[in-house]
Amino acid sequence: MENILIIGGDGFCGWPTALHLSQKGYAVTIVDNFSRRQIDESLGANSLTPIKSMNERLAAWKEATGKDIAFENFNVAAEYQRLEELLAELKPSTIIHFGEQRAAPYSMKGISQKRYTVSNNIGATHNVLAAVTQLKLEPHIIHLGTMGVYGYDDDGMEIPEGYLKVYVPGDDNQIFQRDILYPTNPGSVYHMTKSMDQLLFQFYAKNDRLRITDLHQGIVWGTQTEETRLDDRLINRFDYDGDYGTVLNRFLMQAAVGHPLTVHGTGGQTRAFIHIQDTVKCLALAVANPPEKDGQVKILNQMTETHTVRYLAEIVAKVSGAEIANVDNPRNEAAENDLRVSNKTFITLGLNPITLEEGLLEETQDIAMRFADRCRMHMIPCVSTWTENQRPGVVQDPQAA
Ligand code: NAD
Ligand code: USQ
Repeated sequence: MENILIIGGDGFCGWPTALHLSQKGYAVTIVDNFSRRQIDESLGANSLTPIKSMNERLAAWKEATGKDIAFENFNVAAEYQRLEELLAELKPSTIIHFGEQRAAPYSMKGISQKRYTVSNNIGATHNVLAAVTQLKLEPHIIHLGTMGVYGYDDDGMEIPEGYLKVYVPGDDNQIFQRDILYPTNPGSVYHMTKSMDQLLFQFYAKNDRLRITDLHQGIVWGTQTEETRLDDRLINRFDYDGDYGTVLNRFLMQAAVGHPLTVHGTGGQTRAFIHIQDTVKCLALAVANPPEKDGQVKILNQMTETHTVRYLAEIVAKVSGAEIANVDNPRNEAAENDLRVSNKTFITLGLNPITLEEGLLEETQDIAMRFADRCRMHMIPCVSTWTENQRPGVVQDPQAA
């Protein structure tokens, strides 16, 4: 059986991916240091869904399918020796790296969160690349990057998959052609670490011929996948708080608990989205289609639809009857932007995406409404501000005005 190492396999994307690949017959080992669960505790936040401990999760998976998943608890950014020893023992054919601090608002909360996000994310990525090189292993390394490396100030030009063809005029009227990494334009310290990851990949692919796929993923929505539905103890996490909750999942939860939908500013920000079931399918497709050892990082855009925040609020309001509140935008971001993205590689490989219309109602009823009583209402507002010029995204109490 082929060994796959999943770093960050206790998280929102990593857990269902681990189950899916185990179901497909790979021998899966998860590494996670539970930093995400610890951050929840320090913030006073919780997953809307009642997630179980790793031991309970793995026992439930064994009961449901007869399959074993191995687990190691350590910090990939800080415990290099343990990582090297595990890699030497497993010799995985694929390493999937989800193990980073992934919330933009958390990364902008204060100086300790900024420093943690940079040292954790860059440290983890570099340790993986350095250990593989040191041990002379040849796994396919798959990393979860973000659409946010491209930035959100565009005028609607279709964003290609990672590389931009540019033509540069020389003084002598010659035209030079280059394929360059699409210029990064991060909008938070978190997104900046993903931009820096790209350079680490570029170097190790060129210098040490590592085979690397970087998946520039959009905002993931939804909760359950075919495998997490097999037993309640396998349920995936659902973040809704102001730091970790992403916009569509937040709107679904807000509708379920009777909170107005918190649209930042005019809601004119256009973003790319993908359902968690499709994330898992894309990961399996990426595993099955490794790049050549040709010195170039394979970059794929992992998203299926683009929408404005305003449109999302409108359709959630239509399904649920919720009110929409236009609150201050705590982020330093363009009020309105266009976004067109090429995702042709995954579509060509056979991805048949779940659309918002198909998944929304089920998500609202099975998750947001079912677990609404677990919501801690005071954790809903986005209070992490990007600069001194922004204000928290709090719904004003009409009584107080
Ligand atoms: P998550 O926070 O739920 O999961 C990340 C997991 O990694 C957590 O379980 C955490 O404990 C673990 N981890 C973090 N640092 C670690 C370290 N140093 N050593 C060991 N384990 C560590 O996040 P997620 O939503 O599952 O995201 C996974 C990856 O996908 C991230 O890299 C994120 O940037 C990327 N991504 C997520 C989304 C999204 O909408 N959720 C969208 C695009 C890209
Ligand atoms: N927004 C609101 N109201 C809210 C919450 C968010 O209007 O209550 C707005 C934000 O201002 C922003 C947009 O919604 O314009 C998206 O915010 P988000 O928190 O849903 O997503 P983001 O911060 O971009 O981060 C998420 C994941 C991150 C991943 C990224 C993919 O947390 O890990 O990398 O999505 S992408 O956005 O494509 O870069």
